[in-house]
Amino acid sequence: MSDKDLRFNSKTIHGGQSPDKAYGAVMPPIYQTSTYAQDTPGGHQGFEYSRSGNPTRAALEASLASIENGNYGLAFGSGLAAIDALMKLMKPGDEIVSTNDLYGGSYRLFKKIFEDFGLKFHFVGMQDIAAVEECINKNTRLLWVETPTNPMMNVIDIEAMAALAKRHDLLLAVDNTFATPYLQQPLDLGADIVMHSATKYLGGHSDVVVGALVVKDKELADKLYFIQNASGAVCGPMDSFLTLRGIKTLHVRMQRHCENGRIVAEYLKAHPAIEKVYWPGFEDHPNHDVAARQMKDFGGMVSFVPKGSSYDAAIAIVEKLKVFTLAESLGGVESLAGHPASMTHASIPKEEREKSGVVDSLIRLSVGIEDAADLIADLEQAIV
Ligand code: P1T
Repeated sequence: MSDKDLRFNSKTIHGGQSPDKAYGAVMPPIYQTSTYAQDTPGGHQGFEYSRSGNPTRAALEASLASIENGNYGLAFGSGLAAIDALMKLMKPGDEIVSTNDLYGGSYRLFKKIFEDFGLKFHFVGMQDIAAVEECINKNTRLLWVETPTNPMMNVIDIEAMAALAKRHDLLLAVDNTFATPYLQQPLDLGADIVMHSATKYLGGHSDVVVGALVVKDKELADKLYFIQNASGAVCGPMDSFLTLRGIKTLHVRMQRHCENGRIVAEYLKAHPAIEKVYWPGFEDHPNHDVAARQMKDFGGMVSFVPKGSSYDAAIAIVEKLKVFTLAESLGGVESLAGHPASMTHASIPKEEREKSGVVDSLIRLSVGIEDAADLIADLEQAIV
């Protein structure tokens, strides 16, 4: 049976993997080496220098390709390093249409680094397909989609974006960090490139910073591999090992993240001191139909605003939480709470971020896989 015939919950464990050739180790050894002996110049066993390739990283890259139903995976030193490599496919003068509600670090990379290299970014609410099309002109090369969006939990229709990309001969890249391939597989919906901050759900234990790109097409894979090797922001062997280990339990963790996410979202929605809850599983979420079609479940990320929408009320809640840790990041087994305006999205000017709903009173929860009753009890004591 080839890996491609395995179901998702087996691919996470076996996809792209085989026992190590030297001693049959079931887990890939951590090849903590920068270089490899050659018997004659060019006479090596497939690896010559660990920026160009490393067996532990190669095992992770094969797993990434497998779980995203791609053919080629590339592992980087962070999610932003993966986006940085992807953007180097562009040339000065090229234009990119991006969602206007996205991770603050992605926005910062686009605006503060790549605009200086002659790229132009249009930020638009991609739930509105006509608005995306209006931004497309003869210089447009790429659609950058993040779905669900960080932190507003908008859901963008990947198939509709793929149709638009095809009609205008554009690349479509999807940041699949929030959903993970357990919930949606963008390459199957027509995307050209899937990107991950593997720091989050793929690693799943808040112990690595890793990024990933996955593609189906060989020519695109070759270009990205060239950039990965030429620019050099690769994932190290130890982090590759830890991420691979995390991926093996992705499906069971995600199932519980989704269950707990639903319990927390419904609890908050019914709470008299809460003004608004953002979670795509609610039938009255504006993109619920797209989410229900495109995703297997609705994930463990929930954002909300306390009544009165005051900054002080939001800060008081995040400071009181005990089981939820106040911290940047998401997707680990432990629950985290964040205040996007001052933390993950602080690099987006206030006026810009407020346009997409990232107000000073917004709180973002990464609901972990603890006992849901403890999470609810923690929220209960923190929200008054
Ligand atoms: O942190 P890094 O591995 O470089 O990944 C960047 C990144 C890219 N895309 C999305 C959707 C992300 O959420 C992130 C990182 N986000 C956080 C650190 C956060 O707390 O939102």
